[in-house]
Amino acid sequence: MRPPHVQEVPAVTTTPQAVRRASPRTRRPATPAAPDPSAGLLPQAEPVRLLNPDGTPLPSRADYPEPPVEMLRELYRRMVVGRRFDVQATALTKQGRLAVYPSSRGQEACQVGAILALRDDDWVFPTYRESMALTSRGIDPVEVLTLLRGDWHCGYDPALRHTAPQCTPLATQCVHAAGLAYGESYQGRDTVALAFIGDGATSEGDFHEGVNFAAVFKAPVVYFVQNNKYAISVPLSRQTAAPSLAYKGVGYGVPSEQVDGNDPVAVLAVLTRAVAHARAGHGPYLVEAHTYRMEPHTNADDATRYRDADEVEAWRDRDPVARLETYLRARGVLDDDAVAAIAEEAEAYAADLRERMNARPTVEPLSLFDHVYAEPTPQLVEQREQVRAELAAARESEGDA
Ligand SMILES: Cc1ncc(C[n+]2csc(CCOP(=O)(O)OP(=O)(O)O)c2C)c(N)n1
Ligand SMILES: [Mg+2]
Repeated sequence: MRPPHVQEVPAVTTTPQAVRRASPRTRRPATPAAPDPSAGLLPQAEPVRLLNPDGTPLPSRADYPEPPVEMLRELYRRMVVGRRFDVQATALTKQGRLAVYPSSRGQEACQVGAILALRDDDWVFPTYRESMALTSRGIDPVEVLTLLRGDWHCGYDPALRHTAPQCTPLATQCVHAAGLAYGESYQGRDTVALAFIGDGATSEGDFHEGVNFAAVFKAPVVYFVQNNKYAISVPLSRQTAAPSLAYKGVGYGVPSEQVDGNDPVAVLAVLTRAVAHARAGHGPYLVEAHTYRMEPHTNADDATRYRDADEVEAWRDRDPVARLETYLRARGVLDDDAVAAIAEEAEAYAADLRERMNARPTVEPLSLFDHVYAEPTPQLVEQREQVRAELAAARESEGDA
């Protein structure tokens, strides 16, 4: 007979599978879960959005508080002026006053939101598509268009404006931004650098090298990917199999986020947090904005050859300017008078640009060869001589006539 306190042990009727299933729990105590190395690095599954496409607000959220209303009004003002600038620049190409213009119509929330998230002494590293961002930073539009007019490498003073020249070689600005930001923090300054980059250019080596360097050396850079769905005619589906371009940060240990790039309030909120992260000394941050380029790649491109009118129309319904205007009107902080005054300001801005772009620039053609390299290459020396001879011959034949 058993003593009463000893329970009967049930007979063991087990199979090899049952032993395998049970063994981790029965053989040893639960090990604490290993820390997830990607925790805090991956973007949220859905792009952050604070306004619906029709301008109605979504519930507020603790992780991305809405920026102050005065800032949103300023965002609206700069987006309206920026769009008018963009339309004017496109018109100037048709009038032969501008050699080439890559429009950022449809990307106004990204162009202006990025600038408003920064301090004036922060650095911007733009591409050819960022003319609107630069004018909304207060740089003279004629100076901004100097490059695209073919007059000189850069029309503004990068050091004065804390704005690098617009990069045409894809992704090179990612490395420049990492270097400058590292240098600034090394010297004890809390400057942040924001590098704009397109979806296609995230396939370039320089993007990966820049992000990696910034991550290893904790350089305060915000990499801001404007995913406008195309790299000229190449759609995103032929560019990457990644579920989001923001996932490209995780491999380098860089926290990332994705945002609805046509929601101006969300773009500003997400970039404000990214900039604060970098400024606080936590290293780089990667933001992917989902947006759309409404115009062709440049005035020299025919976008109807590679995308449907239906697709473009669908994005028209997500217009960022109308979205913000609807929201601000509904909140009672923007009325007809304010909208009319901003529209008038935008017209005056465009008229002034038109007039000044009519003046013939004074350019010394040979100066184009200066500042390309510290020591000119033999090819550059040869090309410079060729241009010099051509100019001399032209002057001589003008004299003969
Ligand atoms: C290193 C390099 N390769 C190719 C090009 C030619 N190119 C100019 S723009 C462009 C497409 C870039 O697309 P994306 O990065 O998505 O920027 P988006 O023009 O859409 O703003 C290409 C391939 C270039 N400028 N530099
Ligand atoms: Mg693109």
